[in-house]
Amino acid sequence: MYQLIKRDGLAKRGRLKTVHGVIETPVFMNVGTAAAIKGAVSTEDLQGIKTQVELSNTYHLHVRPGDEVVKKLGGLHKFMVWDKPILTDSGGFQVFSLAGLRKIKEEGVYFHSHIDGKKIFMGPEESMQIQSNLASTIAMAFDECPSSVADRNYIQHSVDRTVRWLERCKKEMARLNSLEDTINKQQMLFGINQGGIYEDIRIEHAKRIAELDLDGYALGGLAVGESHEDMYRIIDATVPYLPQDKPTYLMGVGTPANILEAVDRGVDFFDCVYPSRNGRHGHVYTNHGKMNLFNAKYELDDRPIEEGCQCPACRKYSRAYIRHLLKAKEMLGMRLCVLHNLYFYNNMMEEIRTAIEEGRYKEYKKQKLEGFTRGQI
Ligand code: PRF
Ligand code: ZN
Repeated sequence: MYQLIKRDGLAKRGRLKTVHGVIETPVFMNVGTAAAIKGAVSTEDLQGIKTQVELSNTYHLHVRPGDEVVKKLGGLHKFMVWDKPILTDSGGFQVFSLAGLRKIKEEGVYFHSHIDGKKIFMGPEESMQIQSNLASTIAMAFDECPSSVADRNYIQHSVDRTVRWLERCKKEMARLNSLEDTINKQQMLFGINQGGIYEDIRIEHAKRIAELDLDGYALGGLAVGESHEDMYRIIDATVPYLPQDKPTYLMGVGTPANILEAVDRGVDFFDCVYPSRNGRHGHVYTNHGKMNLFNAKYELDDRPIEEGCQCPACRKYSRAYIRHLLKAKEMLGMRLCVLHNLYFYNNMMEEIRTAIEEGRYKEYKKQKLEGFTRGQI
């Protein structure tokens, strides 16, 4: 059940109640594709960096270790020792971005595993079955994310099929949730809006999926190569047609600035690999922009990454020490950078929630964006 607590302009401050606890929104979900946050971050670490939701992938876990294995071990929560909400992406996007040869048919997608080349078929029913075995809190619908260069004709054809797939997902999820040996019988389903950069296709698709009364709605097919202006234009055009009394999730987005802009347009769920991926390369986020800790100017810098930051890295360690770890290829270097970055994102979401509650979101956004461009320290 989603409760809209407060609106500040279009920005939403909400609360989603789930079987694994409450999600305060706007929220940033921390990406752990293969049931692990890359950078040697444990689920115990997540408790200390304000993580609310962990995100894993249907496709990766189906290929390795296998969703049947995870089910036998009691589901993803027990497997990775994380009792808070987990969202699983449906596999659609990963199949399109990772798998080599693939064939898209009405029934689903035929492709080869990126691990061992084995032939795999995944359609809406298979995706729901895998996500039910994983027993995530929120399952995503099986969609096609068309390439950003696909033409209008292809996109129209593709979204029509994505609607039919969504109807099959909903039906299969209802069946699975009623089975005796299903681990999470209250698994939620979010639908995914597609339509490329065509406003009319997006709106038409949004209207059709809104009728299905799902637990939440995502904007997919964005941040796939189009300009930021196109992305914001599509969010502006589409959000009004998605149910406002449900969560709105912008998949795979983005930079702190993208998140600030999307919140202002009514989005309240996010996920992105940037904080963990950049952290692994020694790139860390601060309120004054990004820093590259490999830079020689930090050799003797005994300040924390960011003054006042309460993350596990900044509470104890200096830029100079973390720089040394990174240069010596010590795993602790990456780990500290990833912890700082995830904390930075999660903490920004907390600030965003407070700013919306206090009716000063626009002002908060302006200040934050100005800070990011103020340059390096
Ligand atoms: N569909 C799914 N997952 C996704 C996307 C999508 O379009 C995107 C696009 N940015 C990221 N993850 N199922
Ligand atoms: Zn920090």
